[in-house]
Amino acid sequence: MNVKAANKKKTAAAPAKSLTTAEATVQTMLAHGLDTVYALPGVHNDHLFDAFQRAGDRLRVIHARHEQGAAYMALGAALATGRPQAYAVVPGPGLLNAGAALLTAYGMNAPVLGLIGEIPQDAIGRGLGHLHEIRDQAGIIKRLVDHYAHIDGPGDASAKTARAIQALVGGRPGPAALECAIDVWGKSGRAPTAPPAPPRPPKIDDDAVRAAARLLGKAKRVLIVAGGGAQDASLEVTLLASMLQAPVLSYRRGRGVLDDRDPFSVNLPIGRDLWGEADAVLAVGTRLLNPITQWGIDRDLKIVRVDADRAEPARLHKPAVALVGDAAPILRRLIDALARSNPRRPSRRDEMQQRQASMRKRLDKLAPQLAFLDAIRAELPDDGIYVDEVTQVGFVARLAFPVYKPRTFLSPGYQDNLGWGFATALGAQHARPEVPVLSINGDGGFLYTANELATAMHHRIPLVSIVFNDNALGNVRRIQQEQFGNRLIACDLTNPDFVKYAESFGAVGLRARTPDELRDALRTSFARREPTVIEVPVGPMPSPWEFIHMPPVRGR
Ligand SMILES: Cc1ncc(C[n+]2csc(CCOP(=O)(O)OP(=O)(O)O)c2C)c(N)n1
Ligand SMILES: [Mg+2]
Repeated sequence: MNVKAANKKKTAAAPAKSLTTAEATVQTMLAHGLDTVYALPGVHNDHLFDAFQRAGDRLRVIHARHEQGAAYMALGAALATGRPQAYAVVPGPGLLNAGAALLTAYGMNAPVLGLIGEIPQDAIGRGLGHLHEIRDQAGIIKRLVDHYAHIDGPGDASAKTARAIQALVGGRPGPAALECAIDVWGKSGRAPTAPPAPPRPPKIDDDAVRAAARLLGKAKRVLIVAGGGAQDASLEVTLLASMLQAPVLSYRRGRGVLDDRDPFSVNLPIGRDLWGEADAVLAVGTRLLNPITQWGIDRDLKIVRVDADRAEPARLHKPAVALVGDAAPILRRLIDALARSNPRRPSRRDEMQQRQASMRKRLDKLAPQLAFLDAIRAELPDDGIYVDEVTQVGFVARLAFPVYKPRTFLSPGYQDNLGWGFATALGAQHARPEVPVLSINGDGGFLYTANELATAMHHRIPLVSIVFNDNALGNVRRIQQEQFGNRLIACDLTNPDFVKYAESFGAVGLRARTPDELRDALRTSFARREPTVIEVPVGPMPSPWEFIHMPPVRGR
């Protein structure tokens, strides 16, 4: 047998055994290392859950109290680990309840697999009014994910599952969904099993790498912009920052790629100043939407883009060079190429330290939020995971909370969806039990998924959460005060006593009134490692928006 034939034999599907559709799906998930499902059962998926049950210790099923909780947990687990994670829900309302999390997974390029039930196979598309029927469920799902497949039986379950899992991580990562009808999960038959086949990385374009190295080598003032796609290229970005004496801008998804203890790690306002002065930008795994649309662009700024998605770099503004593929291997090639031509550069360390010092003075305006963030940073270990929310302290964290490592700052990206935080953090804590995870919330956002405190108790997930309680949708309220003549509407909230609320689940409830008290509460909570809610009563806080939405600095 020649080598080609031997290889073919090794990767060919194993001889078909008789399995149910659900068994073939579950076995394929396990073979690909997917060993956890965040889930909420129902009659459409009874045979799927039976296959989960019979997988025994090999599969962990974490049932949540609402489908959005299950899907956000899968998202949090995916973001915290960088690995594919799955959730399972019933069709119709189950699918839609999980919808905001799936939308967020898409926006964050997160490898989340949805297993979604469906009405009886023969009834699909006929509008008969079956339990949980929704018009064109497949069409709805397809608009939310990168990859969708409908499983038709044991014969195609494994191959479709394997393809969906490959789609989660291949090319630009993102969510995938598998749909299967109520009467198909339990059907038995010959089920050829597809072996795991890791996606093949795209070939790196060496000409483009050389062009990028030439451009960056000649540039005098390079700015690196790191997005979510740079999370696995921390070493490479750090080395490039030093070689190019280039500061690294990150805001939400790229935080932690360069350690914030390095003065070259810059926030949005410093990044905007540098954008105005730069002659070249190296953008890694970022859409670059806000810099280009808000800060402006002109011919004097040469852009090199690194992106896993071939279509992304030119979507908004054609870059000088586009490098397509995973950031880390591409940047390693770039480092090699640059090493041959990069000039010796004067150190910009003093300049960066000065910029950081004057930024700190400007941020004094946000002292109330910063004092709480200082307390959090002092107690959260360096590798602890901070999970962001759409709240006053959260907005400031994106600008000023020091982050030391990749994947330790989870912020919802461009969806910026209120209420994602608590359940996402719960998933992160479940997937990374060895490090403490902290969920910060406003009172508005917290009650979106605070019911999942029951999930934390049931599955003993020791998440620590803070609720900054101003009895308001504070952000909305302040905008109405400042921009709409104080005409307040739909922004005041009536809340439970959050300490008693936590205690009613059997969780720990604490109250901290000052940053010092918050520090003490966090210290005891991280030591105790039990599901904990810390309520922090607060008043209105100063607006962060002047540091986030800023006028152009180029192309005016
Ligand atoms: C899903 C979703 N719905 C609505 C909004 C709009 N929104 C942004 S901030 C905010 C208020 C948040 O209130 P809270 O969680 O209490 O935080 P606070 O601003 O009071 O600190 C709202 C309603 C959103 N971002 N996402
Ligand atoms: Mg509030």
